[in-house]
Amino acid sequence: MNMEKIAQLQEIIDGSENIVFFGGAGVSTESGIPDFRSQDGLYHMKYKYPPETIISHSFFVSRPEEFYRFYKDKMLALDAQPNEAHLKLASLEQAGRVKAVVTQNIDGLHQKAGSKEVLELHGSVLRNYCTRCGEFYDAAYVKNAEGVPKCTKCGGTVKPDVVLYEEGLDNQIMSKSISYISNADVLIIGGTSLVVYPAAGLIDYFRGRKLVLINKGATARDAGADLIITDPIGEVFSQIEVR
Ligand code: CNA
Repeated sequence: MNMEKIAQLQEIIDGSENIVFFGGAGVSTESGIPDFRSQDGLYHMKYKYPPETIISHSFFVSRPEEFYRFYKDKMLALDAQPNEAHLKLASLEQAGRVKAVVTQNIDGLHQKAGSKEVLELHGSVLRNYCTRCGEFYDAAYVKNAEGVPKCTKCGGTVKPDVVLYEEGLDNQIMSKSISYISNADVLIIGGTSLVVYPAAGLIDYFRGRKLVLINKGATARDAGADLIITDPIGEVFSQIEVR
């Protein structure tokens, strides 16, 4: 681990009370949830269809059985626990340094770690609704259902409150995220390849003092960053003191 860079990160964190964290799947790989684009990510495994096809709206509608086989197997990790990145971000929020976590993740681990202001750009596997009558179902119901989960009230198909490919993002969550990012003093981007739009475009709204990137792989935003750390994000945050 590059301790000189950790010291720089600590200094940046200590010097701000308006930090926003923008993250992606890489934040949860140390919790045992595979991301999409790493070597051992879902895009490198072999399926009958590419993951972006399976987790698309049209596929969900036309082949719900296959959608749910993949989804339950690869995307519903209900036993996963927050790692040091989630936990430290929650402590930093409590200490008045982090104002919000804007995440592309759908695993609910930031909230599980104790973060309060979490903007879930792509929804959450923890919320599921009947596509016909709107009845709510938790993730355990979906996980335990045989095949496609059906509504006990009306028999409709239950759908995760997750933004699938071909679906739009929630406008209110987008504008709140823009507001946090455009008013932030420090933006820490972590565990994201920054290739999924419109989420990745939110970075353009940042006009604060320091931009930090904590990502194993290179991203298109490296050139504009004040500090780049390529060590695993959980290990990085385990070194950070909250004060
Ligand atoms: P991605 O495209 O898979 O990129 C992940 C990035 O994180 C890569 O650049 C990796 O190099 C990097 N990375 C992986 N592990 C670590 C680590 N321990 N420390 C630092 N960097 C690491 O994922 P994005 O989030 O950019 O793509 C957006 C998609 C992925 C969103 O729509 C998510 O919903 C979706 N996704 C979410 C989850 C989850 O909720 N945990 C899991 C898999 C995919």
